[in-house]
Amino acid sequence: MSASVAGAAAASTADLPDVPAGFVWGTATAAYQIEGGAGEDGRGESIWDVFCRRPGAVAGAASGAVACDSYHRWRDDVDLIAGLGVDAYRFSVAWPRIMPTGRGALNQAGLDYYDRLVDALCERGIRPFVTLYHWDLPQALEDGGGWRTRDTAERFAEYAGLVAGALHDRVRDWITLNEPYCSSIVGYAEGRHAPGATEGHGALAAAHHLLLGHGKAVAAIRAAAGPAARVGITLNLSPVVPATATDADRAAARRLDLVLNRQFTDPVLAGAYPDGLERLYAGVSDFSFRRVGDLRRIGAPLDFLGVNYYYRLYAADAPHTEPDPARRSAADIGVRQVRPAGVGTTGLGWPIEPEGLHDTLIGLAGRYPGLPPVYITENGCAELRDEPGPDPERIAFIAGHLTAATRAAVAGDGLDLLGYFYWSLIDNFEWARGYGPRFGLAHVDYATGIRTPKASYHWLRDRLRAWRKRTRRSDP
Ligand code: IFM
Repeated sequence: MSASVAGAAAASTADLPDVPAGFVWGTATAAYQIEGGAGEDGRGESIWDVFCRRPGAVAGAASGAVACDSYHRWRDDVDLIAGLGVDAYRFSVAWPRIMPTGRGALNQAGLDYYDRLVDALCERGIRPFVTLYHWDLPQALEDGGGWRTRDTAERFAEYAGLVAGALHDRVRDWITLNEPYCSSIVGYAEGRHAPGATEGHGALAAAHHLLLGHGKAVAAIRAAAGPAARVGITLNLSPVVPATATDADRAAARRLDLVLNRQFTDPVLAGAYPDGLERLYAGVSDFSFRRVGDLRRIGAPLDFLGVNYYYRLYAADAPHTEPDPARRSAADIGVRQVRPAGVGTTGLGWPIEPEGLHDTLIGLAGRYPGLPPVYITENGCAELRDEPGPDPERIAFIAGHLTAATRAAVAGDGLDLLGYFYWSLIDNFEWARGYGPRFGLAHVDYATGIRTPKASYHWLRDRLRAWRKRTRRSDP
């Protein structure tokens, strides 16, 4: 028996860790990845609709136009969630479905979709966690400059307030942004995601305006939804390890940490940009988009922090691709990412290192006094098999990461871990990688839309049942 199969077999009989009775178990999806229904009921175009039409941008020239057809099959999704026995479902609202051009009046037909979904979740006792921005910016706003412009932050807050006003009678938990690193650096600097730009100043402006939009949205949600609302943001965080012990690789790791992690955690959790960011981008940007008062808004108190963790990063020093800083993209920071030797990987080649989740959580609690309570809002494992079949590697992945997270919760002074959401409920559109990678607890046949629970789904369902029995018994 190989080590990974033996590990998976052991994991499949393991109990879920002993977290307190109020711990929130959940699973997550995002609008563009599952909904489809792209041209229906007045939905406008998003930057992803447009990006997917660009030749070579997305594997297999795929798009989310139909995806898992959750726009029509949402009842199947709710049945799956209820059958799994989790407490919560994290999904995102598509901004262009609610406001086709990103501004102005609400598109009632679009809102009705989420209204029905929320009703169905509540009827089944499932707590909705609503993400307001999971990368699908209305194209009309991108045509006006997108996240490079301050106006988009204003528009986002307006939209967030409207959605909160419409759903707050049933939705308590709100996530402003999902992974602003990806929507700024991957989308505006690397060009691998929509809108597919490769800019320096523009990408850094996008990062700032996303954060500003977050800060303004927090205020708008609180104003619309009242004191019961719990508001947070989701960041993708990874510990960055130097590839070797050389000074050059250590400095490379610090640069990547600055851009990936601290560019976002410092403003949100400490109300300041990290030292070194301006130096790193000298000649790339003058940061003239920052205004007095922005950081106060961005650092407004939160009710929780969402952490998405997938893998650790290994950084080696490398020459800049573009020698002239004025023409350099914000992703060109003199770092080459390397694969760690001897570490198992998921189907996507991502290193499986649960310890990295532990270190991320411990690191947050150590760096940011008064850290808000944390939810792991995403953590998941992709396979590349098309057919539904046994997925022992996913079971081992979940068990390993839960163990690491709960170890951090026990050890981490100042860490209040409230819950864990597996990414993803169902296989879905994995952005530029198209439909090849499958992260789901349930398989989706994209030709028919049929969902088939995988072994990991049954495993998690059974373990949750056992955990509930155990925690009920130990209640005072
Ligand atoms: O599918 C994505 C999700 O949209 C954002 N976080 C990472 C996932 C896996 O790549």
